[in-house]
Formats: sequence, C-alpha cells, structure tokens
Amino acid sequence: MLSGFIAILGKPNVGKSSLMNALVGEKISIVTPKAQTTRDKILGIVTDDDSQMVFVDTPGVHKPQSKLGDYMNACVSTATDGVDAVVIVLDASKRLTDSEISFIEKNLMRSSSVYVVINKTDLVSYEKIYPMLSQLAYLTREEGKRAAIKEIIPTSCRTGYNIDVLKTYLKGELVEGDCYFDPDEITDKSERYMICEIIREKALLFLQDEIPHGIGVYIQTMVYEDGLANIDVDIICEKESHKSIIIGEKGSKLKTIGERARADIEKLLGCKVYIKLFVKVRADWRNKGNVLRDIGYDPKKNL
Ligand SMILES: Nc1nc2c(ncn2[C@@H]2O[C@H](COP(=O)(O)OP(=O)(O)O)[C@@H](O)[C@H]2O)c(=O)[nH]1
Ligand SMILES: [Mg+2]
Repeated sequence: MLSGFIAILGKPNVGKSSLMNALVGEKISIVTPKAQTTRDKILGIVTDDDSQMVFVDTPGVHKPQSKLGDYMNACVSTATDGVDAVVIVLDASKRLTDSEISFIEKNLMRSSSVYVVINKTDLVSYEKIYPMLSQLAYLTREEGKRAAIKEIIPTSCRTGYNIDVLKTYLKGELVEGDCYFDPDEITDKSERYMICEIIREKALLFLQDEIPHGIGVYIQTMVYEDGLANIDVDIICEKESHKSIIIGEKGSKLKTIGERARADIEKLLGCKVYIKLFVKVRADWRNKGNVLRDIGYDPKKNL
C-alpha cells in the first residue's frame, strides 16, 4: 500500500479548500468568496485499491490579529510537519506577490517535494499566466540547498481542469506503508464539527463583510428521535449590533441561513434535520481561550 500526507498552502482565497474538495471528490472544507473562511487544519482522505492520500487543507497565510488568528497560523506551520509533498496554490487572476514567491522559496528549503498550482485559470487567458511562469522560472532549477519546484500545474477547480493530472503527480509522492485512516473515512473531523462548518459557511455567504470573521458556531444539543436529528445551535458574535444583523428583519436572515444549512446537513447525515439557531453575544470571543475551546479550536487537540 502507498500512503502519504500532502499539505495545501497559499494565500487566503486562492482556492485551497476548493482544490482539496476537487481532489477528494467530496465537499469537506467549506468555501466562500471571503478571505479566512478556513480556520483550522482539516484533512481530506482519498483511498483506492493501492493507495491512501491524505490532504491537509489549511487557513490562508495571513497576519494574525487575535488569538484565533494565532491559532490559524499555528495550523499552517504544523500542517507542513512531516508531509510527503506540499502544494502551493496561486490565483491566476491576481498578480503574483513577492511574499508568495518567498513563501515558495522557504518551502523549497524543506525536505518535501513542492508543487505549484496556478488555480482559477478559467478566469483568465493564457497570456496572463505566462508572466507568472517566467517569475517562477528560476525556482524550477535547483540552487545550493534550495530544491527545485517539481511541477507547475495550471488548474481550475470550477471546471475540473488538470485536477486529475495533479492527482497523478501527487500519487507519485506517496511512499510504501500502512494506511493512516480507515478506507471509509473522508475526513478527520467529527460530524458535529462538519455541521458547525456548514452553518458557518451559510452565515458567511449571507452576511456583510465585517461580521463573518467575528462568528463562531457551537452545537448545544443534538438528539436523534424518530429518524429526525434535532439540533440546537449557538451562533456567537461580538456585538449586539451584529446580533441584530445576523437575525435580520423579523428573523429573515437567520431563517435563510438555517434553511440553506439544513439542506446540506441532511445530505451529510442522511436523515431529516430540524435546526434551531440562537444568536449570542460574547464580546471579544476570538481572544478568549475557553470560548475558542468550546467551539473546537483547541490548540491542544488539533495541532
Ligand atoms: N473561477 C474560479 N473560482 C474559484 C476556483 N477555485 C476556487 N474559486 C473560488 O474562490 C473563492 C475562494 O475559494 P476557497 O476554496 O474558499 O479559497 P481558500 O481561502 O484558499 O480556501 C470561492 O468563491 C471559490 O468558489 C476556480 O478554479 N475558478
Ligand atoms: Mg479555505
């Protein structure tokens, strides 16, 4: 059996979570147009007859401004420990920045193979990608202690372009060994965690920009009864004014979030679901260790 870990890294919003979902063929990590959607290290597992690939999705590399931000960055740095390969994702529709280039260089000093993916190619013509390739050209040659990029692969998670090609390369990085996970598993996260993530995704999609970063989702109770899952969920925010925006006029926004989330959660659990959402204010929760732990961002457990 061949097996191995592959970390997916890059700036916020380049499509890391979309790429992991495309590689696994299941929606594991939530995806929104907003930066810093992914807060945690989250595994996506693909097992076939002769191999197991474990992908590690990570929060984007960013400057932390709270304890939650510190946690997110710690997730990024521990995600690369001991992995067999690293995939660094770039956005074809954005200019390649110096910090992205030095991030690639830094990763080339480590022992694992580095692949660079230029994602979102569906948004641009090839002329836009050539300058990026020439900026990266010197990194395709080894120099001193710095290894060379193994491959640069243009992809699109939207159309599925080159996802198989990337997967074939990555399969070549696996090593002989045991499976790390049961062949039926597709992620390391619990059902409860996935439910909270689905609710957070819908909240991020339907709320204004300034609020989403201040949201945490927590399951109070979850009871199965007569083939129905009854779930009571707290949405934690930082201010009273945010609370009324999340609830919306006559509860309309909260209702939309709940309805959209319910459809996805029913798919996940394979049964009918009844959700009650409660919005609570906890000022500055992103800096409170106990609230972070309640929500599941526990440095002791996840890092
Ligand atoms: N057009 C296009 N959009 C994409 C592609 N991949 C991801 N996106 C979008 O980019 C946004 C950020 O994606 P996400 O996977 O959450 O990025 P992450 O922050 O790097 O994990 C979402 O709106 C995605 O739908 C792609 O290949 N093409
Ligand atoms: Mg993400």
